[in-house]
Amino acid sequence: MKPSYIIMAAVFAVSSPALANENWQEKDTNGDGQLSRAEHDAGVAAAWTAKDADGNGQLSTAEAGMKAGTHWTAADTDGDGQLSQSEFTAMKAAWFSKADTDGDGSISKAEHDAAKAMKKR
Ligand SMILES: [Ca+2]
Ligand SMILES: [Ca+2]
Ligand SMILES: [Ca+2]
Repeated sequence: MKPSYIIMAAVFAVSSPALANENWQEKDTNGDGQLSRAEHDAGVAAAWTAKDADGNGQLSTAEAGMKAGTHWTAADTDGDGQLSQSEFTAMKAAWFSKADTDGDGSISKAEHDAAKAMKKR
């Protein structure tokens, strides 16, 4: 195998799980129909790495794919106009708690879809 193929394979291996992160099947890695906290947190860590395109340890609105609206302002707790990894993780953890409406510590497909629909409104 040529070195360039190895690099391409490595890049693909890093980026593909995060790209497919919006897909329920990809999030539910053990396929039990529930998104556990561990599965969620692993997805968040992968998404963080994939989104920080310039690798400066901060997400701009463009990198995060978010609008600089109220949701962004709430997530950017130190108000520096960037999301640090801890701010990003806290935002996702808050989403998890809110989405887990029956409080069993995991997100079912129905809870996931309901949370997504809520966010769009
Ligand atoms: Ca960045
Ligand atoms: Ca910040
Ligand atoms: Ca639940």
